[in-house]
Amino acid sequence: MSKKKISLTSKVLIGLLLGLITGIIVFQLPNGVVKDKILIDGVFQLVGQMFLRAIMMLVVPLVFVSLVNGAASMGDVKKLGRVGVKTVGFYLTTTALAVIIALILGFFLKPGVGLDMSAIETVDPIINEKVPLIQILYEMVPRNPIAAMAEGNMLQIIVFAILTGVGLSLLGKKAELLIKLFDNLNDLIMKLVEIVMKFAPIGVFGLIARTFATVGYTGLLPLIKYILTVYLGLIIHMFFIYGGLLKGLTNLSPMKFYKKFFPAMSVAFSTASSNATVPVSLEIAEKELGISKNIASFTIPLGATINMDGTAIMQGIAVFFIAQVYGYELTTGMMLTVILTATLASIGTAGVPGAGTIMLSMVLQSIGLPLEGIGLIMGIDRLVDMGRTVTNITGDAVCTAVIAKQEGELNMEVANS
Ligand code: DAS
Repeated sequence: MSKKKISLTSKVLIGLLLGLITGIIVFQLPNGVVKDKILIDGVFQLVGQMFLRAIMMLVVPLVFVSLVNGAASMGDVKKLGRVGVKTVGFYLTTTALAVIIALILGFFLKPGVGLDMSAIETVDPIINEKVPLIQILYEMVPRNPIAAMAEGNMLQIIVFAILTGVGLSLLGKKAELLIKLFDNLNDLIMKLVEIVMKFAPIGVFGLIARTFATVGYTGLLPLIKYILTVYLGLIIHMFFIYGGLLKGLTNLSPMKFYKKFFPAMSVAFSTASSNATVPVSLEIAEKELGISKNIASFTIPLGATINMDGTAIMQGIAVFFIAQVYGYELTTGMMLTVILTATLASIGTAGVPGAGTIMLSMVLQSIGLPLEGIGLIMGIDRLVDMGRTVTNITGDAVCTAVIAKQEGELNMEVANS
């Protein structure tokens, strides 16, 4: 009988669950060499960080090459413009929807009411100076593309890659060899992603085990209402908004979509980084979801950088949490301002751990709420970040499927297989 190949989804799920259980067990162990040095800073750190770094190693080359490839083979610049406008419009709309869901939950569930602040270890918040929208826009254009790649500045890499791709497509036959080279480079890097993903189960295990072996469970209890409200918002958004869009605009089964996309969601959950998840999202989009390389290579890296619905949900709920803790009344005008600033803040939020809470300072500043409120939630932010990053990258994939369907570049046979 042929050995049934256990899918990557199942292997990663096993890694995730084993990591969770192991982390909680190790947390109970008495502090000492075995717990701290051998397990947490030894085994878990080694396997977790090696996997994370191996994936991160591929992000910049993959995003650059796949975007050049996608833009060059998009055919005409008009189509690139059409797909670009649709993609950005879709991303901003779902992010604004996410904030609205968050504000409704924050208003009715009141996560900040009755909080015992003395039970919380506050952490000094990292305050992000309010960056003018104009500066966010012009800083998208890299002064030095090599420096942008070295720094991992995703927005600048995206702009340079798209420009390069458009240049190649306008050169046409003259650039045939170069376009073929980028196509081959794209295949090469996707092969490297496939190799690295074979280690995903053990890597996810190490990352999750270390997180749950070190998180301060005592700090969780007073904030459990806040954490559960955010996760409720994430679940509502994932199943109702994304589920509705998938069913309504692509006719794909949301459950089948999520099952195929689970390895990417696990990498997002264990790394809390959208950027780290890009290679996995791209591989699944092209191989399992039947989405053409041209569309996915454009919308997924772009989404990892400017589309953060999960982050917007956290920010909407955190605004109500902090207002309730400090006794502020949120007016309708303030809520409309939150919807605007949280949506725009998502464009400037980097796809790395904790970025969304740093950007929260901009949202709070826009309506005059006390920034020290961020210090109340920083201690448990990693647990919330893991969940919101899953929503962030899932939104990118859902948008990609919708755009691919509309552009006639979604292979329904593969997607529904
Ligand atoms: N962790 C960020 C990401 O990678 C999101 C956040 O910090 O809000 O998407």
